[in-house]
Amino acid sequence: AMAYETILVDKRDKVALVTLNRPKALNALNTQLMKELVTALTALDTDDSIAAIVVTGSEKAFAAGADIKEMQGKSYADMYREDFFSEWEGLVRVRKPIIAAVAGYALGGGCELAMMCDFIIAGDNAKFGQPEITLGVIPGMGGSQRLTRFVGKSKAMDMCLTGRMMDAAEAERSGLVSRVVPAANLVDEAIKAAEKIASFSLPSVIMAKDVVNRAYETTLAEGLRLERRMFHSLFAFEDQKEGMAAFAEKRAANFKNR
Ligand code: CO8
Repeated sequence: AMAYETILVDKRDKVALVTLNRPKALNALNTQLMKELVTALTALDTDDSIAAIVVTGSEKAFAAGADIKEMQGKSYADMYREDFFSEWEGLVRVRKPIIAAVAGYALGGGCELAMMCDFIIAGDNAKFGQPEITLGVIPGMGGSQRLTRFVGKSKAMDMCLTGRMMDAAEAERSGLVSRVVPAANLVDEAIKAAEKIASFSLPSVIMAKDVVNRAYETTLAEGLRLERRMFHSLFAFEDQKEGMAAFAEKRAANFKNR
């Protein structure tokens, strides 16, 4: 196994917990962290012992953004030639569900990383923001696009133009996060959600993720057609027989494709 310096990977029963670990920089996302996180998540995606992933930070910060000190001195030529931070796209290719468990600051690239995950569970001390405007730049890892899809134009404009933060309650009200839990229970609650997902038939889990994501990439008619075809295809798996038999027999399902 590869040794990581900026993240911790803890493999449990069917669930992996990945913790961003640059505490002195409030988990600011630098190139090394990006490479390690994308490498780790890609490896977990093909690891048969894992069915769902939780990504978290510390109680103070999920991630306080891209590493400003790393970016500071770069020229336009550097940014363009490196295609700076484009490798984050690797995260979106992961097929297994990724839950972001966000406590504390999720700012700039930190908010954008959380939004690249499949859903966000927030601790009640979470703070979300796109403060790039205060640095003389704009969001660069999807903030202008994903935040707008999550919370709508008005709030996305407000966040991107004023740089203000949203607390956990506002984030839940606005649809940015799926649930808010006490910060002290955040990781446990996220692991519990991941374990629940991991108890289901993996092909159905991956297809559910895939079709929901398609809702953002295609027309309603195409999305509905894809959903129906994927629904049909799950009848090729024994687990459909098992899940429906278990219901009819009033017992718990014992899925094979876990
Ligand atoms: N980058 C580098 N270092 C950071 C960052 C960061 N984003 N955030 C915090 N740190 C460091 C601080 O410099 C400090 O280090 P040191 O102890 O050496 O001085 C340490 O972390 C602790 O931070 P603070 O002392 O500032 O802690 P506070 O509790 O006082 O404040 C805040 C916490 C409010 C979170 C504050 O740290 C802050 O405002 N951070 C910056 C937030 C920000 O502006 N984020 C956006 C960054 S830009 C971005 O994310 C763009 C992404 C898109 C890139 C894509 C390119 C294509």
